[in-house]
Amino acid sequence: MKVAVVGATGMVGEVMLKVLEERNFPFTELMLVASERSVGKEIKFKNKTYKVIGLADAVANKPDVALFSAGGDTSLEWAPKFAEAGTTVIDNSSAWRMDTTKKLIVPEINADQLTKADKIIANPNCSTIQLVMTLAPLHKKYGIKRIIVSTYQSITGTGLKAVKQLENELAGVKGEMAYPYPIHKNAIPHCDVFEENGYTKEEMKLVRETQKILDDRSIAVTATAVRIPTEGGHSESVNIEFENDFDVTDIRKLLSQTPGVVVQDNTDVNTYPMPIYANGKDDVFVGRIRRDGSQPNSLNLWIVSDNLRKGAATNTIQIAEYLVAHNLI
Ligand code: A2P
Ligand code: 11C
Repeated sequence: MKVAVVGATGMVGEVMLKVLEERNFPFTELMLVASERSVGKEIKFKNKTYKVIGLADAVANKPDVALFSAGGDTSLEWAPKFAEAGTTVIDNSSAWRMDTTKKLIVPEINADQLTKADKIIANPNCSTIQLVMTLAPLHKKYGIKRIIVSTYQSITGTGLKAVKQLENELAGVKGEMAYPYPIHKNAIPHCDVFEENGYTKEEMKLVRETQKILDDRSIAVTATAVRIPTEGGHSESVNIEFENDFDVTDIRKLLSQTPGVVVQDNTDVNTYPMPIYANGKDDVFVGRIRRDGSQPNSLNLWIVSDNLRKGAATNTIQIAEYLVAHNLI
């Protein structure tokens, strides 16, 4: 198995390498790929030093699988070239997610759709993954009519430039800005670019990707995505209206039996999910589970997950593991 990590020098790329090592992902050859700026740079992995290579060299090397996290433009241009060379691409950008010919996969929910013919597979957006991991079992049992989601997103979702911006602000140093405003002591209701409808692209990803992954366009979703000066994970306040009534105890039980979901919900001892606890973990943490008494069949939840792990690197590698386990590459 020849594996390429495209975007190996970035925030998600770095976590991908960590996750590949932790999970002992099988490979005979590893290619670390980044932009021309980084070609020749050395990266240590499992006590071996690798030199970063460029995209054209990586395609020529015909990897079996390429894990992409190098931005949408790189994916749009290069994923088809890898696919043509016979490589299966698992892409972490937004480039292919809503393409009707591409599958959008969260392994716990819909990996059974994958076939050998899928040469470009899309990994969902981080804030969508943690949302659908929680919604999928609830939708199956109670039928979801409508979701209102408000996010509190980590600066690591924007990449290294944003982490640097906060560091500079904390040190009182002027530097390059990832956001249009200071992020320290601030909350910016603006993740990704604005679309014509007044929502941001991040908000619309929560709408469109959720419907695609749960395979149900009738689920109404409305979102507000906010950037806050935190690291370690994205947090989400979620209000769900179901078709059918429920018992909160059953919801708690159902979620605690869901693989990949951990319930942290004991207000007596102040137990609830927070980014400082989710940081570095692969699970999706759910708490503050309570009935919304303002209308029938409605529930409030608080969901936190490490956006670089389950929200990006881990989900991508779980897809690769599924392909290997089912002989699809
Ligand atoms: P590089 O470090 O050479 O710029 P982040 O979002 O954390 O900033 O990371 C983005 C990742 O995508 C980096 O590894 C970056 O490489 C890579 N990348 C960005 N643009 C390109 C490109 N045009 N070709 C290949 N890799 C790219
Ligand atoms: C954020 N969700 O936190 C973004 C990061 O569509 O893959 C990933 C963007 C994407 O801003």
